Amino acid sequence: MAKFIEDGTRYQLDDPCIAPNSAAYLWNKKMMLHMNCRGYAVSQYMDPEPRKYTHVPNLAAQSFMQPEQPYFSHHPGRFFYLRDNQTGEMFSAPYEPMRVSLDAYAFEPGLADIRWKIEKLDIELTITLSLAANDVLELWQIRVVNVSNHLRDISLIPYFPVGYASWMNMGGQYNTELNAIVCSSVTPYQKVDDYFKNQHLKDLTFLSASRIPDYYEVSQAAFEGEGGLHNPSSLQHGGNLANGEAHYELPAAIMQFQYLLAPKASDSLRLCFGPAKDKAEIQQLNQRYLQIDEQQIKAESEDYFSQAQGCMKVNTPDQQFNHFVNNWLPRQVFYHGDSNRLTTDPQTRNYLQDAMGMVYLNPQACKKAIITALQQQKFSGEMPDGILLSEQAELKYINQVPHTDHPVWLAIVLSAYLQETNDYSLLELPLAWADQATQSSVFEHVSKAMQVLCEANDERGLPYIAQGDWCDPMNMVGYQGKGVSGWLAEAISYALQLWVPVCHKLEQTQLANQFEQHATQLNQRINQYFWDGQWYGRGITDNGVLFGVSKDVEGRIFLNAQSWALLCGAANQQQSQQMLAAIDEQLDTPFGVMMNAPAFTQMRDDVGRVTQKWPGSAENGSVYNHAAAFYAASLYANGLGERAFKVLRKMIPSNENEDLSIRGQLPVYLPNYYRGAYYQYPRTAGRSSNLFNTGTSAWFYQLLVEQLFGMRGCSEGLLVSPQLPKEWLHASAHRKFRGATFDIEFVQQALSENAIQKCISVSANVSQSTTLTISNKSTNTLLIGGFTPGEHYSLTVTLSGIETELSAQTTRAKKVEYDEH
Ligand code: CEZ
Repeated sequence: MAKFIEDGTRYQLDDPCIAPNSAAYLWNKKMMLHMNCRGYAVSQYMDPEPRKYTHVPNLAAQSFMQPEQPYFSHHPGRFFYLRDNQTGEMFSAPYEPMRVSLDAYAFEPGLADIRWKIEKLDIELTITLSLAANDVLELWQIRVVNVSNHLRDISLIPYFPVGYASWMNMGGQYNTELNAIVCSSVTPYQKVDDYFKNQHLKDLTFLSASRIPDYYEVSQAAFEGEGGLHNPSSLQHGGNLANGEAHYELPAAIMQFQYLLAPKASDSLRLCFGPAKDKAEIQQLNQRYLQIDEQQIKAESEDYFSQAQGCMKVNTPDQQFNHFVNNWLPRQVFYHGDSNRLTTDPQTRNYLQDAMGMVYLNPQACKKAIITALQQQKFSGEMPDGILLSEQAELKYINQVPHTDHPVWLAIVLSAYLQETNDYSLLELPLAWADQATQSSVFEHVSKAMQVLCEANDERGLPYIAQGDWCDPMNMVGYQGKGVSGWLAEAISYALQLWVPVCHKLEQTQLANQFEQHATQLNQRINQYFWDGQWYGRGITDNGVLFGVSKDVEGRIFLNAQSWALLCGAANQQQSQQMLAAIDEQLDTPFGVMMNAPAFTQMRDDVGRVTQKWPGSAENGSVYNHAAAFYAASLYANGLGERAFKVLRKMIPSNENEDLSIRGQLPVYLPNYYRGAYYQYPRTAGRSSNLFNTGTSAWFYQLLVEQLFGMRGCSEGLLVSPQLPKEWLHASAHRKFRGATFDIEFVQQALSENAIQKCISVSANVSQSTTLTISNKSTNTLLIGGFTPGEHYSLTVTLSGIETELSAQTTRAKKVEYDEH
């Protein structure tokens, strides 16, 4: 039974076959590694652009991290053959490529490392992988234990395939001085300039060890022979590796270590694996990582991951949820915000949303990202499609395709930053423009971006979509310059409504009124042009066709067009009920809400390549968790906490075998999607993309802090307005806020099945602090003020209920009382 262990800081999968594609990931600022439970690996590092140091066994296009990574026997990975030299029996760990059934198997991803515990032939292997904190290097530790009662003569053979590195030059050999197998290649090029440009590239991939191997092999073909990876000829009949080299042959780093282990005796081996520019660099890395105390290396890596601390620890009746949100969700938020998904030109919307997540972990990092993004804004107010993170960086792939939504995310990340920090001084900070040295305040920069959103409209006052909005591959709705986005109209209205109070705060009344008026007009236009009778359409094409509506056979309803209509307040109560009913009927699945349905099964060249994606994958009708998070945000914003929690909870897989085997996803990160097309392709519905790059993590964390537990900042202090699932009669949260810490006990009176509204009464014990002021901001929201950074406060919030019917009903009536102790 799969489960969290070590108080939720590690997960344990005890069967390699139940979720064969499940994985975990490690990273540092220079590299990331996606490690599959069976030994397959996808890894890349910045040099300074993303590059691979192990390659598939044939020519492959360099690309960004893809969903649903397909594995195959020769896929890159990290494998360990173990042979009993007395019996000739052999197995491989962690499971691939021999796939021999094991006596014991455990895949145990941790917060700062990944571990396997494998037992077979009375040999126990504990294999631990971590990354160097500040270098592009994998650090492997293998502990071998003879658990039998007799002397064992065994061979441990790490097999690290390197693959098809170059059609110009690739090979490898064992280097005695470095005690490493060094696979060399020349990155292919044809233009003379590239010869000089490529001088810095790390074209070596090496495997070095803490012990001299007894034998080694560098030629993949010589290792496999006719036996293949399932039973390599070089290891059959007690054979030993031939100490061969690879000469423009597929290289692999394969070492053979002989062990004579007395009963219960054990031994350990350390390996370093990674790219290098030259042998001097390998020498340095060996000295740094093979010759120093492993505890120190471990501490450095744990020190890096210790930054992945969120601003809140919770305790609820849902232990799986607790472990996930206390440990793994902030880790994923930190990965996005600190590594920027390891690209030198993150998409502007991703960069800003990932920064939003960081406001709850390290507000300074969020502030820095806002400043970096605004310095690349044009004086016209336009935001680029991508943010360049280094001098040499250039806009690549999707960042060369014009999208019109990027300014929206500025208002969303700024309001999150101001709410959490109350640092309004940021708005005064003067910054230059990408194309103008004159400096303007952050407030002017963002207001200009809002201006752009208000002006980039057609004759109906609706926003152009060009070749995409939030949905990247919706690239043919407006490529002829006339198509408009219904979602973007809602998103602009929402962004303006977030920016208006900031304008008032800076007494920019005229601007505030202009933006407020535009938001109101947009909400009217949204109802005029996009309301289809039961839900909102997604957009209007260059040819004036409203799509995402009831007359459509495919792509009849889009989730984002409903969520953001709720967020921007365009939908009245009756429309909200109709939309929610339509979502329940057409989009909801046991694995979460699909982003549109029915999925497109054929190209619509007035919508775009999204319709060409496999039905139910990615943006074509999957359970796209980022869109589901938007939906949860819209439900919380309308007081529908019960429904919202269900949406969030469905994203986290359970430990049940059935769920694990369908989703193939471990609860150690949120994937960007689970397969949808639930009614069209039920067999694959729920299958995870296993891709950990997703804007979902930032939104999920914000909703956890500010809506579910309802502890969000305002200029007067901390607001407390929780929307807990009613079955949680007790819950608690430890919240760090503006330097102070609050321990809040939530006690909830039992409510009947269909009660959705809660009334909060709070009991107080004032002895502890005199400064703290607690008042009612509104019937359902407390305002806690007068707290001091460095101080710790604890209080109990008691929630008592009012019975109301109809779960879908949006009501805003709530009442608050409090008790401080
Ligand atoms: O990329 C994401 C983007 O990073 O797609 C989201 C978008 O909001 C994010 O900013 C929705 O479109 O180009 C493609 O077809 C890809 O599907 C990308 O759109 C997608 C990548 O697969 C990462 O998920």
